[in-house]
Amino acid sequence: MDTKSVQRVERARLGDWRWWLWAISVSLLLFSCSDDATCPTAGEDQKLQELIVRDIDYIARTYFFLDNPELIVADFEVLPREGSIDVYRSVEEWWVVAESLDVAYGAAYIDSIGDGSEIGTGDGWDQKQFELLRPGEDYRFILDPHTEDVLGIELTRALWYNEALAVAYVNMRGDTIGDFGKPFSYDENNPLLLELVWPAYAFPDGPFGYTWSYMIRNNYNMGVTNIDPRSLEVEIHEYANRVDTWRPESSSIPWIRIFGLDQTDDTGVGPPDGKVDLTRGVIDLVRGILTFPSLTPFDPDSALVEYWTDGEFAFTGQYADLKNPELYTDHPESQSVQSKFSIVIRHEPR
Ligand SMILES: [Ca+2]
Repeated sequence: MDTKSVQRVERARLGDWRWWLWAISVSLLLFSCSDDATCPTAGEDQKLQELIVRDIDYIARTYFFLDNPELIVADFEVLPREGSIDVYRSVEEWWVVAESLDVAYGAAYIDSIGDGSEIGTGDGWDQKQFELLRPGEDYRFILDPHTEDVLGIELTRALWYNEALAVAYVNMRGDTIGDFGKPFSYDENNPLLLELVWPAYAFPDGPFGYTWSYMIRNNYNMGVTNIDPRSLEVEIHEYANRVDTWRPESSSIPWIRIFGLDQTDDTGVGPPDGKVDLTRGVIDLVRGILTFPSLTPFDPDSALVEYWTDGEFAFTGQYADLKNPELYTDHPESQSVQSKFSIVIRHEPR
């Protein structure tokens, strides 16, 4: 595969460096453990703490695209204009009363074309009471690090199961999606018209299953904040009855490389060095969030795996069953979704 093809694949996935560098201070990433004498290792330092996060425990109902990611890839002009976005979260009636909240009646529609034309006319819609969220307090924008386009939002707290998320905005093309900037409607029969981002009680095959891919599922909470990059070690382990589960059986390629976490060295331009990259925005050291470069980390695109491993590994043959597509096609709380990998994080507390 030539470089251009690979770049096209990376762009097309959208889960690459175009957006996951967004929140991370470059200055923090310039730290590297270049002086071996100062670098503690697991064997030498009893103070290292170990944390284990399972593949099934991604941060759910917190990060969202505002359109189907495939729609965004096909046409970046469906993205909203910064400063022209209203974000709403549904509220149950009892909570409205208990908290004396100012809420609007809203009808949230699926926007499968991306131009807002189905809002107010389409079949798939849900009516609720909504509160208007505050940027900076209730959510923040996920920006493309290069163009600063608004790719999506990150909520300050995860949605509850019974909460829906809806938006109204003006997109890059100038189309108005829903009732952007309109005053609240307190009339049940004349609700604000909104685009549905995430329904209450979401299910992939439910009535609003179209929005299933709007939820971003490639972020993991590492269980620690303000991480010292010099002591950090991250491995991915397969559940298997052998000692070297940090790599596939009969292969020398570490799982961190297969899953795209090790693409370069400390300089950011060299080949993979066996350590998770701190130069490419994989890890937010301050907040302790690990972001995979694929939108479906444990079911990565085969072309990306080929690129990341220089063609030395593929999920075929004896490895075919190790992919975990159910993580992205089934309900996050489903008991049938099996964990196949764990992320092992070791670090020395500051
Ligand atoms: Ca690396």
